[in-house]
Amino acid sequence: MLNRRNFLQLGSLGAATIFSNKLFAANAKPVRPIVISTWNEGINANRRAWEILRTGGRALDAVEAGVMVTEASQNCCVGLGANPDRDGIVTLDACIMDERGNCGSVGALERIKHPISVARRVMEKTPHVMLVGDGAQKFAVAEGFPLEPQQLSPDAEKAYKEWLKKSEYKPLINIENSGHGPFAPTRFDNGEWNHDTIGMIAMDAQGNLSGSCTTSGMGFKMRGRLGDSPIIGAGLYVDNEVGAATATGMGEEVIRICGTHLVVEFMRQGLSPEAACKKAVERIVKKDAARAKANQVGFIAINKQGQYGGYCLQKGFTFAVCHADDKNFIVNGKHLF
Ligand code: SD4
Repeated sequence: MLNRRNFLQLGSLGAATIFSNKLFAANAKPVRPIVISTWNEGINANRRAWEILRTGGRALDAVEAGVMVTEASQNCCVGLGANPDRDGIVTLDACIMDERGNCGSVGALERIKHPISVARRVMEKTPHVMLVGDGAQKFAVAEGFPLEPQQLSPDAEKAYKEWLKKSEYKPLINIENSGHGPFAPTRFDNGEWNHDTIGMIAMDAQGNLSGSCTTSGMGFKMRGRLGDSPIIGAGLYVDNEVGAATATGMGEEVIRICGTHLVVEFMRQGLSPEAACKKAVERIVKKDAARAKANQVGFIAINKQGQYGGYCLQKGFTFAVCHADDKNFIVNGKHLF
């Protein structure tokens, strides 16, 4: 649970060590097991993941079960209740990766409540890494996943009708809007969600790493558009020798730099999770500073020592960290602009 004192303690710890060398991490003292996930809604997802980690469970099971909470939440921007594409259809993307480098992914999946679990089945039951569209849905149904009704949630329907008035694809900079309650992912005044994704990475008591990432993608995207979230190396990457990273924000920017793979490779070179995330964010800026200024991207990472960190382009990115029964708290991501 978020505890204000813990949060403040973390803040002062961060302030005390902020100017230290490149090995600086937000938590100077490594912890294990640990789970971290993107945005405020990560608090609820972490809580579920932690039930598995605290009893010695596997990181892979924790990151699947954790993000399923978010996928099922009606009050959230991830899953079937989220905003549709510009044709009015909700399409979901997800991927998962374990400590052995096994991975599975689904893209543009319709009418399935838990894309993350379908991604896991792709990983465990097929010779492939990625299934998309109709084929992914057929596979899910064959695996026993129920086909949900094709209908928008009341909130999404309202937002879509509003969007249709101009039919203009103008992604907003993803931020956490804290004005609407402590952990609630909320909509902007124009009805748009403030973000659409949860990415989660964990290390279990055995020291093994896994990660998951699941999203409805950018609201009102072109039909068929895939972002970074289902792409291994972009929205999620795990290397059990080094660390794990996941991303949120404008997927196109993350894909262009193979974002999470880059973060893990920076950690391999000796950078702390936070420093590695920062360097990846800087790479986005180096490619096109004007474009970067108009967008949001946030990375979070943990390393094999159980240190964590995050970094983003714009103010307003948060992530949730859990490493004890009474330590599940929000961290404000440091930002470049
Ligand atoms: C995408 N990265 O589809 C996702 C969107 C996201 O918060 O993270 N929104 O590009």
